[in-house]
Amino acid sequence: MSRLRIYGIARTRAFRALWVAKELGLDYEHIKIEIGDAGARQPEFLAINPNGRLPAIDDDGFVLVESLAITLYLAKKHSSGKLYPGTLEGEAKAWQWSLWAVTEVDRGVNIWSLHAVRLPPEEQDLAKRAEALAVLAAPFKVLDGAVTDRPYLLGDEFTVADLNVSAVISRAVDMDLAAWPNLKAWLLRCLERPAAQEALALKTAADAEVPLEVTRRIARLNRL
Ligand SMILES: N[C@@H](CCC(=O)N[C@@H](CS)C(=O)NCC(=O)O)C(=O)O
Repeated sequence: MSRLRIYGIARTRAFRALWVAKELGLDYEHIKIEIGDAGARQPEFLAINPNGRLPAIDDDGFVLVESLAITLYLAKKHSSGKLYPGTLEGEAKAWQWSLWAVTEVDRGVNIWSLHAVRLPPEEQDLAKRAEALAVLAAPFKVLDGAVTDRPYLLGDEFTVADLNVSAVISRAVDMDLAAWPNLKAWLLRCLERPAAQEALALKTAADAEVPLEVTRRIARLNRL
């Protein structure tokens, strides 16, 4: 039995943990828990993550929640100096970009994708979609600028900083990104990696199977 368990169906932010596990070539067990009362709000999962949210991991008895804490932890544990930056400054930049992704763009991309792609057209709120795009314009310009003269956020090599930011905005790949050509090229560079493609295939399959009521519940629970 694998010592690393990743909880959460791939459609959720568990995608981020699955991607890093594949990037690192880890052996893991994927526990495909659904959000809300169908899984993550049940007592057995609340004992693992009292927040009732996905993902969580159990790494040989060490439980961790928060998707980007999980990617940073696994990258540092298994790939220090490579996927995880080897210098104090590089590490700090990885934290910087990870926190930036959560605070600046995570919610906006989620709202946009629900009201542009995931909800049926008649249930999409065009005002919310437009507002999400307006909120994303400034941070996307910053990200576009950060990858103008370098292939990856920290320089020549793909690191967990790229993984975290591109995973957070992965659903923006369906957006018209013409206004941010460097961001677009960088995002595709990250998402075309074999490990990303494998994790995205799990996510796409889970997306295809999701009952509409669950998508509605996601929008409702998270006020998106
Ligand atoms: N900041 C958390 C957010 C986790 C989160 O909101 N997960 C969603 C799925 S992507 C969830 O579980 N939503 C259901 C709920 O809140 O009940 C992380 O990055 O792990």
